[in-house]
Amino acid sequence: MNDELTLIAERITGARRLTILTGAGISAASGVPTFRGEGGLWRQYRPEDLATPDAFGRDPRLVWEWYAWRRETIAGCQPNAAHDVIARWSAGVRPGSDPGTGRLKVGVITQNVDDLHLRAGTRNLVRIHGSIWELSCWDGCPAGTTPWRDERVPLADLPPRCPHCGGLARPAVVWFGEALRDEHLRAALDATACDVFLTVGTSAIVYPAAGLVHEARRQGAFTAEINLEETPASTAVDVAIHGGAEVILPRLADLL
Ligand code: BV8
Repeated sequence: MNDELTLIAERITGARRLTILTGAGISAASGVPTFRGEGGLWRQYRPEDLATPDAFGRDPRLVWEWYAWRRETIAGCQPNAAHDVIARWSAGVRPGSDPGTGRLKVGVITQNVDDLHLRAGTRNLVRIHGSIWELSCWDGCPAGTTPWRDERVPLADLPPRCPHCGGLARPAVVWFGEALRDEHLRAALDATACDVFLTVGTSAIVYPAAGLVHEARRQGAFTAEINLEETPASTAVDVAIHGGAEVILPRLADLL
């Protein structure tokens, strides 16, 4: 592992643009359940069965109970060492060099809706699947299409109502079968034009997020994966390191 870490460190040191894509695995050490890992399942439902517009249309209360459970869980969690390293890097100062020169442009794309990157102070963050702490109007009223922040735990009323039209409110997240917001997809695709593309804690199964590392590679970026276990991307990247992000990212940072 040390050789691989050293190789990634060398590539980051020589880079001008670093892009990092994160998934549920980066928040696992904070106590946030992953989707496909231990405790990922809620009751007997697969996330894909609940995180869809159809599921919400069928039973908004059930879907809100699931999101309320996740909000309560996440509310008790703190960013971990992996979030902190990425937040520091996103401050743009080239790790290891003097603050004046050699700024490293760092872009962070997350699939996570837990906002732990935000709480860690991460800059240049694109939350491509939205936030569990933001709501929007299910009935699509003009004012309610712009998400509003609601961090109440517990949510007094389930399902919560749209403050603009009194209709149903929904979590402002991207559900399966729903398109990403244009500006997020564009920002994510722009960020694939980089020198180093690092994926951290993602099973590389859900698209379009899982396609980004291949697009970065196609554009000539050095690609690396840090994940607890093998993924469909492991054989496609230049370097794949399998272990805990909360352990490996601080070690990588120490090498810079
Ligand atoms: C769309 C928000 C079309 C909601 C989420 C191409 C091929 C096949 C299928 C598709 C395709 N294109 C589209 C699809 C369909 C679908 C899809 O990808 N399905 C999958 C299941 C095959 N994609 C969509 O529906 C997307 N929309 O395509 O729209 C469209 C286009 C135009 C017009 C109309 C429609 C929308 C996808 C977004 C869905 N929303 N989240 C919510 O959170 O409630 S996805 C959700 O699941 C997460 O956000 C995340 O993206 C994904 C989970 O993946 P991970 O984050 O990677 O988590 P996972 O648990 O799987 O893995 C964790 C990993 O961490 C594991 O490998 C584990 O080993 C590792 N780990 C654990 N601990 C640690 C660790 N690693 C390091 N350190 C540790 N400590």
